[in-house]
Amino acid sequence: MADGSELRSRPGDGKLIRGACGHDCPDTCSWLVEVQDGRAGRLYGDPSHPFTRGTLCAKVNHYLERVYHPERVLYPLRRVGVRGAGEFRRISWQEALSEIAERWQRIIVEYGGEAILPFSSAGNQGLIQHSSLDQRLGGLLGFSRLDRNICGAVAHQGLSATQGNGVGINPEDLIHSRLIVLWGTNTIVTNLHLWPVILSARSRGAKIVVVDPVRTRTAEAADWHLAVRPGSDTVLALAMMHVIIRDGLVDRDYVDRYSTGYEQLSEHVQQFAPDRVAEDTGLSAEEIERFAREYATVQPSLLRPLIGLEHHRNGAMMFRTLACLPILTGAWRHRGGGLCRSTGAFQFSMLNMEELLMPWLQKPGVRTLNMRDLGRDLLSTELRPPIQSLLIYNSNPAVSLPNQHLVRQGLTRDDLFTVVHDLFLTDTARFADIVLPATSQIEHLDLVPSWGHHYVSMNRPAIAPEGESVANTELFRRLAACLGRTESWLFESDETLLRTALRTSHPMMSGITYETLLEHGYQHLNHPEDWRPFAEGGFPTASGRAELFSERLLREGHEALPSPGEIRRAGAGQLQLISGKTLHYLNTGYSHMERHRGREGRLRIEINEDDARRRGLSDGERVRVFNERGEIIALCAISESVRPGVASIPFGGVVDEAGVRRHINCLTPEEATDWGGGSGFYDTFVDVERSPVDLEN
Ligand SMILES: Nc1nc2c(c(=O)[nH]1)N[C@H]1C(S)=C(S)[C@@H](COP(=O)(O)OP(=O)(O)OC[C@H]3O[C@@H](n4cnc5c(=O)[nH]c(N)nc54)[C@H](O)[C@@H]3O)O[C@H]1N2
Ligand SMILES: Nc1nc2c(c(=O)[nH]1)N[C@H]1C(S)=C(S)[C@@H](COP(=O)(O)OP(=O)(O)OC[C@H]3O[C@@H](n4cnc5c(=O)[nH]c(N)nc54)[C@H](O)[C@@H]3O)O[C@H]1N2
Ligand SMILES: [Mo]
Repeated sequence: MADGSELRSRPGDGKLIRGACGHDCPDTCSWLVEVQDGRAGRLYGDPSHPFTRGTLCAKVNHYLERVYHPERVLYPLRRVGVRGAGEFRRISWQEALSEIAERWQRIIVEYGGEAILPFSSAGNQGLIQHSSLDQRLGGLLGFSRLDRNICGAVAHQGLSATQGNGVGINPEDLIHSRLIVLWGTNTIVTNLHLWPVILSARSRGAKIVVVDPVRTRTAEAADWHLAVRPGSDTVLALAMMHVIIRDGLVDRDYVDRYSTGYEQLSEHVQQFAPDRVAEDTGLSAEEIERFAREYATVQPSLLRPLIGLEHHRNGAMMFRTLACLPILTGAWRHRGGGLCRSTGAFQFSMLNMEELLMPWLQKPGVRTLNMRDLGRDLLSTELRPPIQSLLIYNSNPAVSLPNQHLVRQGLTRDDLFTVVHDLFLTDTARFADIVLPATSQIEHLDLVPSWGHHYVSMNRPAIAPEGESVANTELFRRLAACLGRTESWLFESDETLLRTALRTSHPMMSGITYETLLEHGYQHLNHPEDWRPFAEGGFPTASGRAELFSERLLREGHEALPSPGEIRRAGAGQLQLISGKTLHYLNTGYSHMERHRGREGRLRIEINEDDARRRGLSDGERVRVFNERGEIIALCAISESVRPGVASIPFGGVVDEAGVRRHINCLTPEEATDWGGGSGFYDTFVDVERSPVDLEN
């Protein structure tokens, strides 16, 4: 096909195909794949991409090892051993599909479609491989719906309460910022390509502040690290508002024109004087005073919060509260000022999602289950109908969900019929009755919107699917066929689905078509270079103004004003365990690859010297980390990176230091955050003691 996306490089070099990474990450890197004789020989960053600039991360630099990995699942498998043991035998697609059809049809007759739960997350965040035919088939057959809310939803709830939606500034505009606050995000590790933009801003005079209880690599590289106590960011932000209002640093013109509730807020924040609340935040009153004044007076000032705040009990309130700051200071007026979180919902709002997902197919009254509650729901004796079958794709819930033991207990239920579609025999797949092989990103077509920049990318398949692997869309076409469906819209091709999604009249998508994307590989959203979403208000709330006081929250039974929310604290002798992302794993992905395990190294829990001394622990020894939900074995790393009372351990590996397949999520609570979404992963409290195994040795 001579459509420009297959570029000819030097004669004889084979073809060069444009694509884009589909991992669950803000960066959505553009890449080029060199193909020779049907095999991908090299995959590297597309140097022409203005944001990802030809650099890939520590994982995707080795993407082809993942594609051609000897342990990749290439054929359908049927379990032969006990659930969880990971013993399977190869079967044909035909056998797999007949068994699924037969089991599902029986379940549908006996319990109804709701007894089948398709469970997925953003393991592939490309548009149609994330959601398309799955939603159509599930809607038509009345399968239980899933609230995919573990990542992003809580932030969206919180931001929307204040500003009406989660929209922020164009991440590339951070170059214009003069004060950049990385608030609960480890940019260098998780959002690599934003860092050069931040460094450019710094070279033009910007200051970089990191607010994080852990001294991460990003905190280390910043100009100022505020080691806040976990969960108390609401109090910090309220104390900042106190100072800003007290010292007359409010942009009254902006506040009067574009917000409501200023009087109530000013009254409310009087109680949050820095010297009164400093202790709660773990910072000194002087630090808070200085931070507040710099934040308000150095413009443009920019807040960049990501996942760290969301994984707390008061997660939604954290975002609701933070979002009041740029309203008070009028930071939104300035190019590079305001707030910048995910650009994902923004991009989706421009696509024709209605016609792609066909939500009108959904049967009225069909239940929606929260992904966080998978373990509970599988074990529930009250759920009607009970979940009888799971179809899991784009996700590894046996590791990534909180309260891992509960999830695993649910997955071992004898009467449960579990199908897992993945590239590897993940911990979840080990519990499956049937495992189906999934394609990698270089084997399927997709459009990849980004949640970290304003480019939309087209990912072209570079090679044919390995073995008998199929893309998610093809899986759902096969499932529809084996269930005897004949509706043509269940069998649309990937190209048709993408063309449907791109049939949009949104002005920012003008000039962006299937053809132009194929030709260019990626395109920038069509907005003026100087684009400031709320420079002149325009907040999409009920009042049309930013709501410092929210009638809606009041009606919904929440506090109307930004407030501390429920801040969980460690009990006596306990440590609060933060489990952030790692450099060499992508959530739990890549943890099966020796290279990446080697780079990540041994499983270490970082604890402060005081806490180690109190427990008689020394650096490097094996410790047992435990609470009422479970235990894991790790090595003790005495570190100044964490304050007393806080411990840090990486999220993502699947085996602990005792060689057991268990993960820090066997310690985390499956507890909703304040307004019902997500999970308070980081409100985990543990004890740490010398490992008995070590004593024996
Ligand atoms: N290399 C790599 N990149 C990734 C991922 C990966 O697994 N590996 N995962 C991707 C995904 S799914 C996501 S959602 C993003 C997430 O991107 P980030 O938000 O950057 O994720 P984390 O590295 O977990 O950073 C969260 C930070 O919040 C801090 N934190 C915890 N509690 C609090 C608190 O109470 N207050 C404050 N202020 N900070 C707190 C943690 O110490 C941690 O440093 O990264 C994406 N990119
Ligand atoms: N303790 C703790 N727990 C956390 C977090 C934390 O910070 N700490 N972070 C949370 C967050 S922010 C997130 S987003 C979740 C992530 O949780 P999950 O979404 O479960 O993430 P992964 O472990 O990456 O699992 C994705 C799976 O999808 C598979 N996959 C990739 N592409 C495809 C495809 O095209 N088709 C199919 N069928 N499968 C594919 C991958 O191989 C991988 O096994 O974890 C959450 N859990
Ligand atoms: Mo995430």
